[in-house]
Amino acid sequence: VAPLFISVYLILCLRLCLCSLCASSRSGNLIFKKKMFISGIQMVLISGGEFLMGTDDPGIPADGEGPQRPVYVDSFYMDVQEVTNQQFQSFVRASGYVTEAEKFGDSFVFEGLLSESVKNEITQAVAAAPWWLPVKGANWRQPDGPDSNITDRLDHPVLHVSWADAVAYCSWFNKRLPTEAEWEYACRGGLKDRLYPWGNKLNPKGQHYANLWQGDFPNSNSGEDGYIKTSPVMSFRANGFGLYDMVGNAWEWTSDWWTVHHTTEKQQNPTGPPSGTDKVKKGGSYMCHKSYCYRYRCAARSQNTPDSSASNLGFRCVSQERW
Ligand SMILES: *[C@@H]1O[C@H](CO)[C@@H](O)[C@H](O)[C@H]1NC(C)=O
Ligand SMILES: [Ca+2]
Ligand SMILES: [Ca+2]
Repeated sequence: VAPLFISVYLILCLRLCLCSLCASSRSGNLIFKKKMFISGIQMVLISGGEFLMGTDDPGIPADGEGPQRPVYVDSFYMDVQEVTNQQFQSFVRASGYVTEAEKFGDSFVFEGLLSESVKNEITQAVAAAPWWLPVKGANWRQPDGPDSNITDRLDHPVLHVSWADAVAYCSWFNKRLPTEAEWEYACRGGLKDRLYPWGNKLNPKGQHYANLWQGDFPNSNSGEDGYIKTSPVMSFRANGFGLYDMVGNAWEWTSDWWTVHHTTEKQQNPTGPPSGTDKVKKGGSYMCHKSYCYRYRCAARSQNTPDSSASNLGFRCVSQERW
């Protein structure tokens, strides 16, 4: 028995040594390694390929979900999860970054999240979407307004980050935001022409596959999927590529400018229009219900001005190199 133990022990040691050797030769840059440690986000390789982007059967035609078109994307690495409060906090502590919502002094919060005292102080609202209220002191540290905090939700997606904030975070880690094409390719998880990252049924076998809204929007949320607000990232099962919360939980910024016009010709690594007023966001959020926001489909899309921030909008990063 003893020789067996010794040989197993030796093999284990050898493997450990070899692994640490390859790790250090892969990335000689110490700062880079430190940042990698701070990030704490696992990435997966999304192998490049061709897919059908958009749909010919749009749930919301005005959003420019169609036409369905062949698109090729190169391989890239993607964060398996939305960036969390804790990860954003580590970035802020190390870099001293200040978000746009903190500079502006306010951000948009869903009415249902606010305390009565905060709600009573607000006089303006968005006519088309009265459930969105501009709240003084709302930002990523105080996501439900000035009397809230993130201590009990460090593992939830960071919210109230503008497009520039998301870009700043990704850049700091030598990453970037995904293009809309990359995001949608990743969302589909290798499935062809399906609505959701897992298929065409919203609740296969009565199970919830994403954090969405159940009930009567915006008045009552039954929380049947377990969550009325955001959920800890990776609370629902991953798609075929190992990615979590691609639809639902928090909306996710992409790098593309918004347009509703798309060519049907095959494209390689499309990056969207060269300029615009709004950026594309994908995936819908915990606030999405079919009745008013049927946007938790891979082909679905929406837009915000790059300086916008809200209590349902976050992001994840991608990169060309693994690290
Ligand atoms: C954070 O908010 C909770 C209530 O959600 C409160 O009990 C707690 O005291 C707050 N913590 C800080 C540091 O403000
Ligand atoms: Ca929910
Ligand atoms: Ca999401």
